[in-house]
Order: sequence, then C-alpha cells, then structure tokens
Amino acid sequence: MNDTPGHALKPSPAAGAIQVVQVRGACPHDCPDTCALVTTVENGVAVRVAGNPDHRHTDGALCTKVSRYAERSYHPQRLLNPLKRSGPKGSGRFEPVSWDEALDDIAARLKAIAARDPQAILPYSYAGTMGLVQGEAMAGRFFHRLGASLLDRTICASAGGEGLMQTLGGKVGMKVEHFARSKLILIWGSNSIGSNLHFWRLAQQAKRDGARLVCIDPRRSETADKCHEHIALRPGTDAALAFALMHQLIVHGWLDHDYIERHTLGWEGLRERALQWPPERAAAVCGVPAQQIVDLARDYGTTRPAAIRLNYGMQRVRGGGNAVRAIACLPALVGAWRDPAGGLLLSTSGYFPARRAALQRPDLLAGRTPRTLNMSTIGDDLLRDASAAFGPKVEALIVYNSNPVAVAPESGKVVQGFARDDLFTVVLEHFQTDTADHADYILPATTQLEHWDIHASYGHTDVLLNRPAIAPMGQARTNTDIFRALAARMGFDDPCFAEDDLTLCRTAFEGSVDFEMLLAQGYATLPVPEAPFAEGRFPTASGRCEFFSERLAAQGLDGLPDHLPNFEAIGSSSAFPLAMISPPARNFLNSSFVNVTSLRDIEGEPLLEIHAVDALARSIVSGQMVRVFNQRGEYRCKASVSRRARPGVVNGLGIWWRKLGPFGTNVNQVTSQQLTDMGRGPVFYDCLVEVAALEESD
Ligand SMILES: Nc1nc2c(c(=O)[nH]1)N[C@H]1C(S)=C(S)[C@@H](COP(=O)(O)OP(=O)(O)OC[C@H]3O[C@@H](n4cnc5c(=O)[nH]c(N)nc54)[C@H](O)[C@@H]3O)O[C@H]1N2
Ligand SMILES: Nc1nc2c(c(=O)[nH]1)N[C@H]1C(S)=C(S)[C@@H](COP(=O)(O)OP(=O)(O)OC[C@H]3O[C@@H](n4cnc5c(=O)[nH]c(N)nc54)[C@H](O)[C@@H]3O)O[C@H]1N2
Ligand SMILES: [Mo]
Repeated sequence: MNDTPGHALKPSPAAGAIQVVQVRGACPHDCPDTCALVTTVENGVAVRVAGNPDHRHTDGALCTKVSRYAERSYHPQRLLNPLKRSGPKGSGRFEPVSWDEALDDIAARLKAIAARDPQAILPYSYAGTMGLVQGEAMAGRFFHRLGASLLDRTICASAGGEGLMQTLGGKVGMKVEHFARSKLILIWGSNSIGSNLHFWRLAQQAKRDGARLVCIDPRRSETADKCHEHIALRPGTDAALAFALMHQLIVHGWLDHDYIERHTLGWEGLRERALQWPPERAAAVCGVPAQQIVDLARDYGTTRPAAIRLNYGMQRVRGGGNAVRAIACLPALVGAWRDPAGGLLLSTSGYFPARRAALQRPDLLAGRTPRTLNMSTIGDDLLRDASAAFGPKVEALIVYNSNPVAVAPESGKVVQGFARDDLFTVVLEHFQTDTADHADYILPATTQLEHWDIHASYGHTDVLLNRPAIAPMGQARTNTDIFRALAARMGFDDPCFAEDDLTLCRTAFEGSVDFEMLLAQGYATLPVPEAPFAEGRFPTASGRCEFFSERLAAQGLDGLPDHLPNFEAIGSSSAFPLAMISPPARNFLNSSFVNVTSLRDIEGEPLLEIHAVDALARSIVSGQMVRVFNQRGEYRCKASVSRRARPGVVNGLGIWWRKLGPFGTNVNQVTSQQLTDMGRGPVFYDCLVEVAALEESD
C-alpha cells in the first residue's frame, strides 16, 4: 500500500540529527469545522498537531480537544493488539490473539451465519471518523458483497437534514465565511463556542463590526453568554417561535414580496398558518416573554443582511424535522438570500460531489435487497426475535467508528442487547470503550495520524486530504485493511477489494476535484456561488423555496410545516416534571476524548445543571449527588445549581463513558427510542425526568 508516512511540508534545516517533517492532514471528527491539520513529526514520532495556517477556515487554530490529538493517539491505553474475550460478555476481560487467529475465527463465524441468512449480520458505524475512506468505503463494499442488513445512519442529523431537503431541496445554504459580514446573526440550537469554533470566530468578527448576535437555546451556553440576547425557549418549541416571527413579519409588512412571488412555493398556505401564531401564543408554548419574540421579529425583519446559523441541537425532538422546515422558510420571506451574508446555514454537505457509490459499491448487492435497521433503535432491535416483519434475529454485529453502548438512546436496553450471549460482536476501535467491553473480538484500528483519508465538510465547502504522519502504532490496522483481510477470508475476490487507500482517496472526488492540488496543498475549494439563492434556483423539484411540499402532501402528510409538541412535553407528566436535554460537553466530542486525562480533568465529572428554583424545590445544593430518573431508568451524577439551566429544564452534559462515570451509567440511561417526525432520528432532547437528591443510603 502506498501510504508511506511523512510527506515533508517544510523540512527543518537546523534539525541536526533529528529528522523533523510536517505532514498535512484533516481533522477526522464529527464537527462542522473539518479543520486542516499540520502534524510535526520528529524521528517518526508525532510531537504536535496544529491547525494549518494556510487553510482559511482553520486559520491556524484548533479546538482544545484536537490540539490533544497526539496525546490521544499515544494514549497508554491505546489498543495495540487484537483481543479475544476471556470473561463473561460485557466483563471487559480479554486476552491478546494474533491477527490471523482473530480474522480466521471472525470469518468462520460470519460465514456460518451468512449461510443461513446474511441479514442476521449488522454493521454498526457512525462518524468516529468522517473520512470517506476509513468510513464506509471498504466497509460498504464488504457488507454489500456479504448481503448484510443495511444500517439507517440516523443518530445525529437525519430529522434536520430531511427538513432542509423538503424546504431548500438539499443540505445547502450560506457559505460560512460570509457570516463575518452579517449584521444580525441568529445562532439557533447551537453552542458554537463548544461545537463550531471556527464559525464562532466569524461571528465575533461580525460582532466587532456592529452585528447583533442572538442565541436561541434552552441552555444559557457559553455561546449564549457572549451574544447580545439569549432566548431561552423550552426544548422542542422552535417551530412555534418561527411561526410567531412569521406572524410579526406579516403584520408589520417586513416581507420581500418580490422574492416571495418569484422564488417560493406555497406562500398563501404558510401565511394562513403563521397568522395563527401571535407572539402571545408562541410565548406561552416556548416559555419566553412575548416582547422578546416581538423584538426579535423586528430585528429580523428590518436588519440586512440577516443570517441564521441553525444547528442540529434543535432537531433532537419529536418535531425536529418540521422545526427545521419552519425556520428554513424565514430567509425567503425577508429576501435574506439576496445577499451573500444573509440566509441560513444548517449544513453544506450537499455541495460535495462525493462519489459514494463508487466507494461503497451498492452494486455488489447484485439484486438483493436486505432489510434496513435504524441505528437509533439498536436497543430494541438487538432484543427482537425473528419474525416476518423484522426478519432474522441479529446474530452478529460489527461495530466501527461508533460507541453505541454510550451514545445510543435508552442504554439500559442497548446494554442488555450487547450482553446477549448468542450475539457475536466484533468492535474495531482505538480504545476499550463501553461498546468494546461487550465484544467477542476487539480489533485495533489506526488513528488519523496513521492512515490516508479524504474529507468533505458540513460546515464549509472545502475538500481535505489526510496523509498519514506516522506508522501504525503496535499492530493497529486501518479499517479498510481489516475489511480487506476479512473479505479475502470470506472468499470475496472482486478486484475492488484489492484497491489501496490512496486509490480510494482518488476515487472519492474523481472528475470534480483536482487530486494533485489536494496532494500539493491539502485542501481544495469547491466552486459554490457566493449567494447561492439570490435568484432562487433552489435544488427543489420546483426550483423554489418550498414552503409547501407537494411530495409530502402526495404521501397524505401535511404539506406545510407545523409545530409538533414534544412526545414528552413539559407538563405532560406529573411524575416526571422536568425536561432534560443532554448537549455535548465542550471538551469531549460525543464520547470521544472522555478517556484523555487532560481533557477529562477540565470537564471534571458528569454534571446535571439545574435552575435554583427547581433545586430548591428538591432540596438540592450544588455539588450534591443526584438521581436523574424516569420510567426508562436512572443515572446518577453531581448537581450544579446553575444559571445555565432555565426553570423546568435540566442539562445533563454528555456523553460520558458509562464506566468513567461514578455509577457506571450515563445520561442515555433515561433517553428514549422514539423517533422524529421526519428522517427517523432519535429524540435525545425530548425527555422528561425527575431529579432527587441522593441519600447516603441510596
Ligand atoms: N466540543 C464538541 N463539539 C462538537 C460535538 C461535541 O460533542 N463536542 N459534537 C459534534 C456533533 S456530532 C454535532 S452533530 C455537532 C452538533 O452541533 P450543534 O447542533 O451546534 O451542537 P451543540 O453544541 O450540541 O448545540 C446544541 C445546542 O442546542 C441546544 N438545544 C437543545 N435542545 C434544543 C431545542 O429544542 N431548541 C434549541 N433551539 N436548542 C436546543 C443545546 O442546549 C445546545 O446548546 O457538534 C459537533 N461538535
Ligand atoms: N444523550 C445524547 N446522546 C447523543 C447525543 C447527544 O447530544 N445527547 N449526540 C448524538 C450525536 S449528534 C452523535 S453524532 C452520536 C455520536 O456517536 P458516535 O458516532 O458513536 O461517536 P463517538 O462517541 O465519538 O464514538 C466514535 C468512536 O469511533 C472511534 N473511532 C474514531 N476513529 C476511528 C477509526 O478510524 N477507526 C475505528 N475503528 N474507530 C474509530 C472512536 O475511538 C470512538 O470510540 O451520539 C449521539 N448521542
Ligand atoms: Mo452528531
């Protein structure tokens, strides 16, 4: 394989005997920023990971987490050999085995299951790496050739993604760099300082130039602290707020009638629906003062250019898809799209012409149509028996790039499923995570410092190439190599299984992005128009911004967006009166980095933020251990009586490894497996709980 580490960017002349090279790479993490990295390597050891100063979106800066990427890669607990289970399921006890022994045994087990029904085998993966190659390229080929069950990868963004598709026609929107010139920025459902740092730098620039920043978030986040205004609405009430804004735009005539007429579809219907949402009605639903809504509408209706940075935090509730649809109507109503610094950005991923089919080869299914299982209901699905509706019981699970035992909802059931003695589980990992504890085999995988990959982004419009900086650690192998080796043992002889990683990197954007430029500078910018919808031309069927969706109406669904209350709305249960949201902790990336000591030291321990009024009613004081519970289960953590929590809502900061929390559970013990209105996504932030101080005897 042509993955020789160490491409010299700047050979250091004064290094003497020490050979120093700088290697260009890409941050692999699930984050909109997709940073360009420069890794300094001394005598084959990565000593520093920094942001590439030449890449404008990265601008030489990294978040605290990823600046510790070398510490993570050289972590003393990094998995360096294949391991085979030596204790009971879930005990976390393993013994080293050779690669040959592990791969032979895994292939034999998979062959036996596949001989009965390959759909009893399920891949489970998400965005541990966002790389197109170490993600689904060779893995996709392997599982397609095998005929395994397909996985619906819904755990993060599918509700909002689907909502955006319905209204704008794709995962497309403003170019992030233009936020620097906006005069009003609504940061909606996003803690940008924690999870979208490079956007926040642009918002700061706009603020210095006089822009007003408004944060719409139930939690008084670090970002809310730094905005001019914070609208602390109840979780899952964003569509109500959006409709009230429309109501005010209509009654005050702050509309761009020319834009509406020429570039939108369904205005009359939307107008009628919005007029049912006077600010007072929305204020009661959202739990915010009506005046705050009126003021926001005035700002939005009268400031140009006005931009919305929508993010996925607001779509993890029952009505998440509809809420995104409603919000995505706003820029068209005021003609904000006319200016490059106006409009909305949720995701840019639709701009990338990634050749996923060429990488993942669904044609290897050869006419078979395996069932699809939803990753967000893995808890229930692992516990299901064979049936006509479900198909075969899941007998084998191959997990890579994901830590479902920590991150999937209703973990009580997820753990029960993973603990099944008759389930054969293989986990490809860097570390012995909660999920790896439940494996039959753990296979050590390379990190981004050790392999080739290529990356799209969902927050900017550049393609990035990642070169390996160092040799694989210990016996670690790339995900691709592990699937190649398994394919060989399964007797899959299609030549596509022999392709090396550099070839896969070339395939990803062949014909659209100049690979030589990627090799030379590490990134390449896509040709996206500066104001993509200034003249309409939305990628919808009608070419317009679709307030009304013919497609949905044809399916017998509501053609217009609507406000759908949470499954577990505040006030709907007397036993569980508090709404819990569980946004990520700033120094972790989902459940990644929780085991990196320097970062865990910053976060301290799992915390539940609770408002003083709710704390007082329960005699809870800061620093006290509490039980957070509902009908699904209970977890325990420390309370922080905090102004970051609004009354009626508690914030359980995520996503700790269960085994690194004080009682071996985490926040997902109480979240539910219900699914969103669109996109079949999880509803992590649609969750009622009660909280009680923990007695000594508990
Ligand atoms: N540091 C860090 N960065 C990350 C991640 C991480 O774990 N840590 N995760 C990455 C991933 S996977 C993703 S998908 C992105 C997510 O990117 P964002 O969606 O920007 O994610 P968060 O920072 O989680 O912001 C979610 C915010 O939404 C708020 N929120 C919760 N419920 C509601 C609601 O009903 N309405 C509104 N308006 N707001 C609500 C939360 O309080 C939180 O502050 O971030 C990525 N970046
Ligand atoms: N309660 C609650 N739950 C949530 C969320 C929330 O806000 N609240 N957020 C949800 C969201 S937005 C998301 S995206 C999901 C994220 O869930 P996951 O995608 O599972 O993300 P991580 O927890 O970061 O786990 C990724 C794992 O992949 C491994 N990994 C990284 N790179 C590689 C590689 O190259 N090869 C292999 N084999 N492994 C690798 C890492 O070591 C890590 O253990 O969690 C969801 N869960
Ligand atoms: Mo995510």
